[in-house]
Amino acid sequence: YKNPHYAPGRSTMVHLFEWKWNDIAAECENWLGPHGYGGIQVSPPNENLVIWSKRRPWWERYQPMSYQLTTRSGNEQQFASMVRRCNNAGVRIYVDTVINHMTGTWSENVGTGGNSADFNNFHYPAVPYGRNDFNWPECKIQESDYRCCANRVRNCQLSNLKDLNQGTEHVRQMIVGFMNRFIHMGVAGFRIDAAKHMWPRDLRVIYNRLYNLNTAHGFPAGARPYIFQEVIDLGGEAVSRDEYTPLAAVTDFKFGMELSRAFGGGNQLRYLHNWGPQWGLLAHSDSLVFIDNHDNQRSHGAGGNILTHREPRPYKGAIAFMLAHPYGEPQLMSSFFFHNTEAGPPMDNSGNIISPSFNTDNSCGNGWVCEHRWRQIAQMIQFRNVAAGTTFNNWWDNGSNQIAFCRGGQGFVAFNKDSWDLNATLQTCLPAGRYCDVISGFKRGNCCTGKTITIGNDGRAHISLGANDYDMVIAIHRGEQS
Ligand code: QV4
Ligand code: CA
Repeated sequence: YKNPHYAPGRSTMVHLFEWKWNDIAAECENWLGPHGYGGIQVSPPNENLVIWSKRRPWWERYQPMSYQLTTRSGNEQQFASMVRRCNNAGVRIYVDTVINHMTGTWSENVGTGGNSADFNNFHYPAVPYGRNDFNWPECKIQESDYRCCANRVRNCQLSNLKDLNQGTEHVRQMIVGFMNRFIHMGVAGFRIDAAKHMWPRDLRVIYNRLYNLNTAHGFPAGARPYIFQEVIDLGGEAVSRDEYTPLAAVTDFKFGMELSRAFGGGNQLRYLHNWGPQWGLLAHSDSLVFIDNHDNQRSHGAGGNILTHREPRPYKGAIAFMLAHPYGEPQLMSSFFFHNTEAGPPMDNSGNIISPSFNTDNSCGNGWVCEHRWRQIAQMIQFRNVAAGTTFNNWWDNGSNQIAFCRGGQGFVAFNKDSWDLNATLQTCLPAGRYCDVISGFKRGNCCTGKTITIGNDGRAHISLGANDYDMVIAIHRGEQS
């Protein structure tokens, strides 16, 4: 369950938060496929409660009404067609799976598929679920429970959402059936929402009943779905990430917290020389890593001082480090602009999501940030693909915030977060030649629109990276030699 099964030569998934299925299909063909992306995490595809009283917040999608595949992102047929088109473009789909709970205790009770529920009687006819499928008696998770009481974290309600009992056979069957439908349609795996709030022994039963990935969509025979479990573990809690790593991969929230501290200014870059498990991060093969996610970019979930698109310079630095460094299975966030933390995606007066538009410089309009289209980010995807499987070597630092490292004869990066220029001749691991910096520009024909870096026969190169340069990174790789 720890192999994302990316198509050959690809890596890195992007969370296209609140995108519509038809738009994702086109994005696979027009941008993600051609730029070497490996996959996409999509928003929960199953019916959720419609919450007009809060102006259709983004978080209504985490309140399941049924397992029918009708949401603001589209219907089942559109979902299936997206998976097909994306797989054809070499891009895998991973489903955000909300199976810990069902919606409840809201004044409204109609879902995006037109179904409703009788919350007081725990009756969700469109699944169907009834009273015996939920943990009883009802209790509500308190902040203090996270420190003391694993059983309350698992059996009580997260934000008053009706807590399913995954120990019962009927619930297991409904969940397995729900997930297997996606595998049949050709998805490559799942994000398990709120995994911390479910018992590992129950999850194990569910995972083991999943189909192998669909060979008709290009997966090898016998391939198991990639599963990454959302467990926020910054230490000191009753539930530990170590209970989940024996099952499948786990989201590592320390990763983005520490890189945000380093690139945001709270810590020096030179300390990153031993980045990885020595920093308290998960073992490489267990970890799904990212700088920000849909929760902490708006102070939900783990919160904290996380870098996001709102601070583009250090954010691009942190992302370049994540993508250049071999540690972890990286995920990018692709956002919409928001002024308050509840606001949903760009929508019209009827609540329909408005598609992104695309500008001539490849950026997005209509309220979408599209970090995955930023040149400095998209070109680092190529860097990671070219450097895949190589070693981490030739670390250099100046004793504070200027650092550089090389990737096994394939790529080289340098960063400058100091308030003075970086001007140094550094040892790289690349063959002699002229390389085009993929951060400051791109290669067009034989010409480089950004900085050109020349590596001598001794593998050394003069690197200059001004303190006031537009970006704090230089990155070169074998795929962009001139
Ligand atoms: C409120 C009150 C309750 C009250 C209730 C009803 O808090 O005390 O009982 O009204 O009157 C929303 C609202 C929340 C509301 C709740 C129930 O924000 O105010 O309760 O709905 O109606 C997202 C949002 C939540 C949102 C939820 C469901 O972040 O705010 O709750 O969706 O719509 C922990 C977990 C971790 C979790 C993280 C946020 O360990 O698993 O918190 N992260 C995941 C998702 C996240 C999602 C959920 C889990 C729930 O990434 O996006 O929560 O599916 O760290
Ligand atoms: Ca639970």
